[in-house]
Amino acid sequence: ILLVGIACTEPKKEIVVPKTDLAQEALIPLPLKVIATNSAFALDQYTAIYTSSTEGGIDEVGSFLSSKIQSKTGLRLPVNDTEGSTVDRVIYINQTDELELQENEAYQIYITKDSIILNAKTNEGAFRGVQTLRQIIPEKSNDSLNEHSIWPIPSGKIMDEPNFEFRGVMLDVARHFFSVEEVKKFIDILAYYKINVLHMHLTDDQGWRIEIKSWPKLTEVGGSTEVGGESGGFYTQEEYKEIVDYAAKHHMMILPEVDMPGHTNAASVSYPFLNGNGKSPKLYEGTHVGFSTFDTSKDTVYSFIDDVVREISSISPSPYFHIGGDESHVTKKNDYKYFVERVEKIVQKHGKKMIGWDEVATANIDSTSIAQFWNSMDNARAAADKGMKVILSPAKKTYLDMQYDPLSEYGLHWAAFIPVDSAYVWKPETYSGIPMENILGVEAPLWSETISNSKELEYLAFPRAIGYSELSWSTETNRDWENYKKRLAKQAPFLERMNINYYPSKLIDWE
Ligand code: TNX
Repeated sequence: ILLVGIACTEPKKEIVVPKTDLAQEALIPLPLKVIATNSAFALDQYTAIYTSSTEGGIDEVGSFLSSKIQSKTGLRLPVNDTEGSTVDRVIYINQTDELELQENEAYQIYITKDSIILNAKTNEGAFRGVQTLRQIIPEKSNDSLNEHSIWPIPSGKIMDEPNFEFRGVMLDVARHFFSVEEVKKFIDILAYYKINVLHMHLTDDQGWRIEIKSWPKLTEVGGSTEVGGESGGFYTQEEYKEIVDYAAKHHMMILPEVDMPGHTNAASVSYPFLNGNGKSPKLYEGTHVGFSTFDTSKDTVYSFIDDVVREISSISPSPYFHIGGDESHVTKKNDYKYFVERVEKIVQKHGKKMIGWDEVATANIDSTSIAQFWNSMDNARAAADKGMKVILSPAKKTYLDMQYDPLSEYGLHWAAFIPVDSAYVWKPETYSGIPMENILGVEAPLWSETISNSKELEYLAFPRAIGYSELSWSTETNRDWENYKKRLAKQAPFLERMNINYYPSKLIDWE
């Protein structure tokens, strides 16, 4: 029967592929290991995608790949199509418990002339591997070797896993509000570079940006304006869930932050009983910091916080809740500590681990809480001494709102000017002196005092955020500025196709 089957099938036409070098591909972040075998897989209209299961989410990773291949090449690859009559080559996405690499997000890709096999332990791992695949599909097809167009994918083997599990970017939607569509566009690009956390700074002196059903004035009043006096805005809980779901499809966590006890003017204008700075609060459209505080002595303030943490936690799958805690300059030291300790309990009661800016380490908090190092090395060390994990966001190196140089548009420079090389050339592993086992990862915050739309956001975020993805994913031995610079130059066609207004730094020979 087999013989008959073979006899009846027309002999397949040999596909001609060019010579390639997988090790020379402009991958960012650079994978752990890349081995080239110098042939190619011909991605074409006769290619199909299969996944090891048609449920459980791995199938969605397959569909995601198919849709991205379509937008890049125009090809429509079927996913788990059982007809398969015109299929010559397959991309197989395989969930397997037997992977040599250990990390949750680990994956391996084997590319030969006939197949691409992507092995991963988890859907996250498969999704990260899909980003690698997207990066090695050429922007242009080869139309001269065969009768039809092929997109030759260099053959070889990739073994990869992240150096840090937390690879974040923060967006301040409080100083200026960003719409759901703007946030989604940002997620699209970050996911391509394997960023897995988008921290949203949801509240500050100038605005409260998330609906709290039990305290409606927070958004009615506190969400009504922004820096510069524009009309502000806020996310309804439905809209916030839409962002969370969109991020989840990109295997990215949305980390919510409600900044307190300082940075709370917008909340106090909405409900003046919250206020603890002795003045009568008014809507604020300027850019000063450190003038506001909650009244840390009132039980009603903690009941309010309980409601806020409960409502947000109920629509937030993130295991973390960020309480801010920075620059509370008008809160007395002891009041500040008391406040942080009490709010930590509220966060834990709602099933979350607390994250706070590095000042929270001055309070007597749990080793399960996490400090985000932005300014004080002493606070970061104190956190590590308590056994806490630390997220590295040193302002001098990772603040996306710092100007590139004195001539670049947008941004501030109180911490430093951060050109593209300075943003990349430092070592998260040793920068803070904190032991590796205490470092959860790296996050680059984008404060929005000077930016108010996608165009301006992209100018500050890109290309620097791409470098932070490599600093948090790739190992120290695999990172090198001269080599990175060449790979970064090759991101231009992708960024342009995605309509990203990146800063065309002169340090890079953009292609
Ligand atoms: C410091 S970083 C702040 C923010 C500002 C930022 C501007 C931090 C925890 N607080 O409130 O937006 O500087 O660069």
